Amino acid sequence: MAEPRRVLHVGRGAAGFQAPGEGAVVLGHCDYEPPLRLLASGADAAGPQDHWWTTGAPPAAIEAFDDGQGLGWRSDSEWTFGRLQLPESAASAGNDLEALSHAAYTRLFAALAQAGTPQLLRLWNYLPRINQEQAGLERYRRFNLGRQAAFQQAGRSAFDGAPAACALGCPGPADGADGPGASGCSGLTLYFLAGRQPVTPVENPRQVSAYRYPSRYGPSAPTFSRAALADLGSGRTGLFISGTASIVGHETVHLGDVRAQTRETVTNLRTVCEVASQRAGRCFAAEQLELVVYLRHPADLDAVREDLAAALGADSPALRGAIFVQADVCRADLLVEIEAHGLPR
Ligand code: 3EB
Repeated sequence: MAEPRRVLHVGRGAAGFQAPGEGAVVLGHCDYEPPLRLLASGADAAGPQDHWWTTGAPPAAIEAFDDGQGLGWRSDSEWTFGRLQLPESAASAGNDLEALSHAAYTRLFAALAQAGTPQLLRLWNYLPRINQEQAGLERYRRFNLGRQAAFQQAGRSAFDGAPAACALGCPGPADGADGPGASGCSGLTLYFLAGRQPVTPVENPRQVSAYRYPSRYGPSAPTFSRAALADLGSGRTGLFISGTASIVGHETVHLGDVRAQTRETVTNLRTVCEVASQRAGRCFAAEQLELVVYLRHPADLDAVREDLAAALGADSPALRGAIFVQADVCRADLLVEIEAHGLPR
């Protein structure tokens, strides 16, 4: 008989979080700050390190790896959480973000094989100056070239079945925030959550799949699914919703109107929840999601929070647990992007 699967939990809080039962071991957490800047958090969110991925596996079962060159992960052999940080410097192939993202993803895939957890659930991508041009192409589009090529060369689908993800921009050294001290964003930063079993991808019928975006958004499409459903063990299902924005079809809507963009984003989140609920046979409600809200302009915080509260309820778990961070969104005309987790508690 197969060994029982280890269970993945999320613990919440900045430190000393509410552990899910005794002996929970932390696999890791995503640092939203740095590389980004925390603007605000709801009453139930403790701060930027609000989601700690934990396991019930005994501490002795945890493998920890750090190659001393930016790649580190912890795994219980069922689940792996890690990060990869690649500085952008002369060493990184002529400062070309395409080569850098290709190298990053190639290293990531090798690390997942080494950990025995090849299936990606969720990726977080942070890169400096995401909307700036580099040799005639926006850096986000260069990043997409390298990412898609790495998926294909590794024999992974860059289309249907791609993991859930987000891609956000942070200020780079060239913006005057010199070095990691000021912004922590001196290069490409990836966080990753992976497991042994493939996830169930979820798309949004209101939106063209991102991996099918037409070439006017760049020579290679972005590599992510709108959401991923994952069996977290013990009959628990988690929903990982990618960065979600004010896009209908493949087009940005409500140019320059952050409030309308926020409302459209909530409609997209609700739609993804509906599709995921049908697929999973359990209910994911937008009001119950754990939100990370990325704002291009810190001055928009109050307006966005107001519209989110109107849509989801000021006292909803979603609002009480939300964190708000400053980040550049990967399309220059997007003012807000929201990622979300629907997790069993
Ligand atoms: C969008 O819907 C907004 O490149 O990994 C959202 C989530 C977006 C993930 C990515 C980009 C990514 O196209 C941008």
